[in-house]
Amino acid sequence: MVIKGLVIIAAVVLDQVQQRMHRRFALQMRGRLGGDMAKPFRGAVIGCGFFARNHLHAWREIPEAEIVAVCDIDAGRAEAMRADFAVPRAYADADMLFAQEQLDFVDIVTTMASHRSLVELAARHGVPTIVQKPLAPSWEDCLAIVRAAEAAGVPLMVHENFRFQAPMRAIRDVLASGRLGPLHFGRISFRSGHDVYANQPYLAREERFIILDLGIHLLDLARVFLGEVVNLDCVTQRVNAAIAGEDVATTLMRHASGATSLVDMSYATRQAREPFPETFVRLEGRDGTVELGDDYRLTSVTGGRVEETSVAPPLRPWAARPWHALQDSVYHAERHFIDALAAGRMPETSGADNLKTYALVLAAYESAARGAPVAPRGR
Ligand code: NAD
Ligand code: 89V
Repeated sequence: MVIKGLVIIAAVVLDQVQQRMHRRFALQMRGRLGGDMAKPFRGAVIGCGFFARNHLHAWREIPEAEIVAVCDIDAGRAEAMRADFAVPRAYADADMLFAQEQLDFVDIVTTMASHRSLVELAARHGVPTIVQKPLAPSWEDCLAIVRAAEAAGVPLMVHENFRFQAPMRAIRDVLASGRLGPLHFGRISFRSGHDVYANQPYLAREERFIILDLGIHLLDLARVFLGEVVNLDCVTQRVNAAIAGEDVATTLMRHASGATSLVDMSYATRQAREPFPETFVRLEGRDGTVELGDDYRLTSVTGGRVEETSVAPPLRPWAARPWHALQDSVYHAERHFIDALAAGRMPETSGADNLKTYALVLAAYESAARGAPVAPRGR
């Protein structure tokens, strides 16, 4: 009891210290910009591969941000991205980028193996950072990343975009209205036969695949909707013999609130309609149920009243189906980062928050290996 109390006090104090650091950053930033908040934040994108294109399109839609440089160890990719998006400068070396540019933020869109060294570099230069998921290949690297940003007092956001999707934000609105009452059950499901390896060939070589790459988003949603997790059971399968990791996983979680949830995912599902990248959600509360079904239809049942609405994401001018739901969420994640930076607020998906989601990923792999329930670790 006493230890639990001390842990809660320590978490509150840490949170307050971080909020103060972020406010200090907002003020410093204002100083660096000559007190003129009308000037955009100067940013750089590191990593010019498949997904970075969406980041660059979305940054263009945010007037408070201006991408002044791109960087990739593949100089050809960096130059191609520079030219396509009319970015002033391209670099093939992140050290050079930080040495030569005056940056207000950096957006890291490389794969996870390079995240630690790049975030540590940004922290050494005191540059606020948004970094793609998964945070890193190991818990030790994740902790080192979060600690580096905290020690430098720089804001760190993980680009955990599923909770910024239009349908997920609509579900959060329903929950915030209190109409469902306390939740006792949730199901979050993503089952697809989409050839995800075509755009992201590295995924086929990962020994830990679907939970770490995709499940991380779904486990994060479970935390957002139903709160923190006490323990979980997970079973994994590899259906596609041509890949290294698991492509199907089924998870049962017990939440601190007493609710249970099922999180299931597959890239080995052949079905009549290919829904990629739709995520299906069902949340049951004492007073009602909300369900996100096919084609982004949201149905809520409360007090005997049934309401059905479309929560389809907009097709942004640069987006293409079926990726548009994720592309729209990239815009909202970046928007959130810039708003948090300007206000000196902690981003919702801070490094510290994302450790809790990453702990669920590790617990899922451990449970699958041991065939037993596992409690997620703390920092
Ligand atoms: P990619 O392999 O296509 O691109 C990564 C790029 O980073 C490559 O061009 C590579 O040369 C470059 N790079 C690697 N190390 C570097 C370093 N030290 N400095 C500079 N450049 C470096 O990968 P991708 O498919 O674009 O994925 C990038 C990240 O985005 C991954 O973490 C992935 O999980 C994530 N992602 C997220 C979503 C989402 O919806 N959130 C979707 C797709 C991918
Ligand atoms: O979100 C991601 O990281 C992607 C995808 C949704 C395609 O799995 O890899």
